[in-house]
Amino acid sequence: MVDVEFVPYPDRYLPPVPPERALATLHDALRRRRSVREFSDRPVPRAWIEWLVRCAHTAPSGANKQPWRFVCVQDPVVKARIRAGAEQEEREFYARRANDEWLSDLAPLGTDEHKEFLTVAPWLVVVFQLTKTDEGGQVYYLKESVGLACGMFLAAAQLAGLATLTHTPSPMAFLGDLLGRPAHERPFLLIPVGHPADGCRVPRKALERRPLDEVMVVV
Ligand code: IYR
Repeated sequence: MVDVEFVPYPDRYLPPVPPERALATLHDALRRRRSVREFSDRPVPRAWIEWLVRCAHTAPSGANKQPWRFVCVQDPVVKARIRAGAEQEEREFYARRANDEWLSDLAPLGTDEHKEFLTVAPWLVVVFQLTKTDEGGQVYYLKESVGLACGMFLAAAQLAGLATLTHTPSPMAFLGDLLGRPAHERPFLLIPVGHPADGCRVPRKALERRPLDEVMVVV
């Protein structure tokens, strides 16, 4: 047996109210999250973004390799370059790459190749997945790990009253080049973060959730 040091589980969290109440409160916050595409340019302090990354960074990961990097962009010049790169890919996507089924699935969301939010939102958080650790070691369950961290990031932003969008310009390789990231970092998700614009609208279709008994099976 490998000699592993075990310690008593420190700081175990217990909700300050009964679990059902804690969960109902959490659910009420989470269910009101929307993918926002109309952002305000109102600033968000860097300290808040640091908290979001700290929250995301609590995620479990394969062999605790923490195979993620959160590149947080506030520089307007860099945001403008990201927007130009994303809009170029999206023009290609909407004109040629997407098939008819994909385009008809997207129609109720009202999206197109214009991505104004990429220059309006005060922060663009570009999440990279690390295909190797910085030391060159292996990583495991990469998509699962980074996906979990992103979920926690979105939940944290929601609890802070901030708006987010999970944006995936595709292909995303331009983000690595533009941000000067090393070859072992692959773009995973682009998350604009900020406050919703005054009068921000969301598509009605985005409000719908299938009933619980369609998504949950108890055996
Ligand atoms: N990346 C494109 C298209 C797009 C794809 C999916 I799947 C969406 O849920 C939303 C949009 C865009 O951002 O417009």
